[in-house]
Formats: sequence, structure tokens, C-alpha cells
Amino acid sequence: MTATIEPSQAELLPSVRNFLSGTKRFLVGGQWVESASGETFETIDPANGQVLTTVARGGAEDVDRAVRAARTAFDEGPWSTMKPNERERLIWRVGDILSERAEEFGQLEALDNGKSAGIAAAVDVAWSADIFRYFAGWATKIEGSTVNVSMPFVPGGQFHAYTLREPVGVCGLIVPWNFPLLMAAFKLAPALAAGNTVILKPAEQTPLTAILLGEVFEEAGFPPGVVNIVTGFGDAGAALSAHDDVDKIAFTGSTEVGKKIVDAARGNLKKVSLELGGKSANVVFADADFDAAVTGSLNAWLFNHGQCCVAGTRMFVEDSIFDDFTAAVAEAASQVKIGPGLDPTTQLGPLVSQEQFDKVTGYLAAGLADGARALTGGKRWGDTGFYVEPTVFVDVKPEFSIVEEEIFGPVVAALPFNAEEGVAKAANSSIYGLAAGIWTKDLSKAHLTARQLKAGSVWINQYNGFDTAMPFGGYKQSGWGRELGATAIDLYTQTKAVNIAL
Ligand code: TXE
Repeated sequence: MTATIEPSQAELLPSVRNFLSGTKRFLVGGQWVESASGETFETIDPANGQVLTTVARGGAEDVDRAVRAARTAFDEGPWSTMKPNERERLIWRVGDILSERAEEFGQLEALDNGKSAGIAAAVDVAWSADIFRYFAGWATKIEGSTVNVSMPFVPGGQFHAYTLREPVGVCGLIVPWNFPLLMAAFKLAPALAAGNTVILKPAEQTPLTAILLGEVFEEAGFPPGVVNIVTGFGDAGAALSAHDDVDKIAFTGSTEVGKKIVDAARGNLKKVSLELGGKSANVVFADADFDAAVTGSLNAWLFNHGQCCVAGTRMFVEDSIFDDFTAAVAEAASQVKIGPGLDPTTQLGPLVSQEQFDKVTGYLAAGLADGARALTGGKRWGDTGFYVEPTVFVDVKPEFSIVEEEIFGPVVAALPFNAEEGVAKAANSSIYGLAAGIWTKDLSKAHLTARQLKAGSVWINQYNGFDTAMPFGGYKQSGWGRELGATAIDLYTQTKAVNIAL
């Protein structure tokens, strides 16, 4: 791993260069506006710490304007009065435009977040397009039901009872920086398919693809006020969460802020769905396909530089193969190509920000101070940008902070287990329960362990196996509710019971 960092903006598309010039405004009621305060903030290229561009900094007043625009578009139409198949067509168009502009979105995401532009185009953008198309289809498939009621306490003979599935109303969508476009798509697509209007608040570290997405909504032909985007910091998110005219908040981010959102939502008891932190267990049994488990386990904690809520950062390995397996994972980790996101050969880019870099290197120091041993890595990489070496820790104890806490960087803690004693108790001893991995050739062992693990997603003989049709969300302090799939429609609708005496 040698430190050769190319200038990160060498091969930019003209459209991306163009986008970066000038202060970026945000979208309220169909208008691109500056913030009410006139304040702006800078967004940074994590590959070199340089300013990419300046962005309008929205605050409470801007959030209020956006909520009013969304309220009007919801209460007075045209969104709520539009036919489902017209909504379907518009949402589908967003997916198509994203596919057409995948390279542009990929480059912008790479610049703002640090991830590889190729991976961003192939994963973040392509999957976002798929999510818009999948939920476009739901717009015409949301159904209530008829109910066979007896009504023993109401006089009269016969009744006709049915349920309606209605949109919740005005939804605030607050997203983080690790998958900026994708996390926005997770929320926007089902919210819009169900007929809600929205205010999107992207993360302050990565506001750019959300702004570009605003242009896509315009190009697709969305009426003004249906999708509003306010760029800003946590104070804007807090104002949205506390706003009395917001009916629902959907949030992805830290567990700490998730709890603040629950508190802020108390005022009008708005609905809240949360996708929060994780410290996922990846369990490798001795009978696993060794090579597949090595590659898959590396991907489990290294994908997106470890900045994944589902990252398999507690690697439980059966004691009989522990030394060989951890050595193989460490060897594979040491071969990973590190560099800026715009270099097509890059496998591991910089962390998103100085703050995240400080947090991750702080955990590396804490792990070493506690007595853990780094089989590979353990420090920063190079001397420019927010790069950290992929790190495999062994000789760890369950109470070490590197085992208990979400690091959100390319760091894994490996722990041996004995098959006779079982692994579930240790794997479940976390405040989180987002995801888990299991590697074994024994079918019964795989299914039994899947039942024992307290996690919202369990991947067997693979990791990060997402699909738009599969529900996603967490047990315990990893969150409330399930995004994606049919369950996402539940998050953005409410049920009305209608009962008629015939
Ligand atoms: O997240 P925050 P941060 C974890 C990860 C990371 C840590 C901190 O461990 O190291 O959180 O990251 C907005 N009311 N995850 O500080 O603060 C904020 O502006 C309403 C896991 O960046 O939770 C941004 O838009 N909103 C995670 C969003 O919340 C508020 C992904 C997320 O920021 C707010 C990211 C407030 N009071 C971090 N304060 C995952 N689950 O994938 C901030 N925000």
C-alpha cells in the first residue's frame, strides 16, 4: 500500500464541473432559493480536504417555508388529486433519468463522499434507479380491503365495511452521508408512491447529489411543492422533526440523533421511522467454504470503507480455524488498493470527513491501548486526505470499545467461538441488531443460527445481499420500522376504516 494520491478532480465530466461552479441553492415550492439567513456552507472533497463548492445553509425559517409548500401540494393538490398511474409514470421517469445520468451522479457522489465513482454509479445510482422504478409500480397497487363485519351493538341488518390506505401527509426525510443518494431514494420513492409530499434534508457533509436529484424531479415533471429539498445542518433536521405541520419523519443516521428525533416528534406525535446504527455479527463456522467466507467477510466490514450501518464489524470465527481465517482476511485486507474515488482502480477511498477520520483513528488508538493486536492496519494511510488503513483486530475482549461501539470505518474485531457453547449469546450481546452474516455448508446450522440471531437482516453464505423487494430495518436500538419492499408502503400510509349501514 503506497501513498500515491492523484488530483481527485482530474477526469470530471463537463456537467459535473459546471454543477460545482457557483453557490448551490435548494428547492422549495418549485423555486431554487437561497436560505432566508443568506448563510452558506462549504462541502469538502475528502480525498484532499479541499473545498468542492458552497451550498445554501437552510435553517428553521427555510424548513417552515418548505413545509408550507409541501402542505399546499398535499392538501390542495395536484399530488393528492393526481391519478395513481400518473404518479407512477413520474416516479418511473426519475429512475430512468438516474440511469441515463449514472456517470454524472457517480462522479459527484465520489467527490462529495469519497467513495469510488465506478462503485457509486454501479451500486448507489443504479440501485436508486431500481428503487424508484420498484416503488413507481406500487403507486397503482396500494389496496384496502373489505371486511365481513357483524356489528353486534349497532341496530340494523347489513353493513358494508372496508378500509382505505391513505398517505400520511407531509413527510420529512432526513438522510446521512454514507449513501447520500441511495438513502434519499429509500425514502423518497415509497413516500411519493403512496401519495405524500416531502421535504428532504440531506447530510451537511454530502448535499450535492440531493441537489442534483432536485433537478431530476423537475426534469421528470413533478409539480411544484411535491418534493422540497433543504440543505443544512442538524438544526434544520431538528426544526423539521419538531415542526407541528409535519406528519411523519423518516430518518437514517446515528442512534443518538434518532433518540433526539423521537423527543422532538412528541409535540404533535408525528409518525417516526428510524434506521440507526449497527455493530453486526458475522459468524464463520469451521465447515464454511473457506475462500468464499474470506472474501465475503472482508466485504462485510470493508464495503463503503466500513461506513455502512450493516457493516459486519464483529467477526465471530469458530476456534478451530480462527488463526488461519483471521490471517487470510488480514492478508486480503492488506492487498486492497487505496486511493481517491475518481481513480478507477480504487477499492478503498477516504473517510467522508475530518470528524469521521478523527473518530475512526481514535478507535484505532483505543483498541491498541486496550491491548488488541492489529494483524494488519492500525493507523492512517498517507498524509493527505481522510484515509485509514483497513484494520483487523484480534486479542479483543467483549468490553473493548472497538467491540461494543459503532466505529463506521474500515475496522473489524475478530472473536473466536466454540461451536459446543454456541455463538448466539455473544453475537446478540449488542445494543444493536441491524444485520448478521452466517457462513456454513450445513443447512440446518444455517437456518437455526438465523433464527437465533437478533437482527433485521440475516445473510447466509453472502453479505450485503440487499434487494429492493426485501424489508430492511433493525432490532433493538438499530431502529423502528422496515424500509424497502411492501413494508415501506406501511411506513408511508395510514389505514382508515369505513363502515356503512346498508
Ligand atoms: O450522524 P447524524 P453523523 C453513525 C456512525 C457515525 C455517527 C455520526 O456511527 O460515525 O453516526 O455520524 C441530521 N435532528 N451513522 O454525526 O448526526 C444530520 O444533519 C434532526 C450511522 O453524521 O445522525 C444528517 O442529515 N436531524 C448511519 C443526519 O441527521 C439531525 C449513517 C445524520 O447525521 C439532528 C450515518 C437533529 N438533532 C451515521 N442532528 C446509518 N444508520 O447508516 C443531526 N441531524
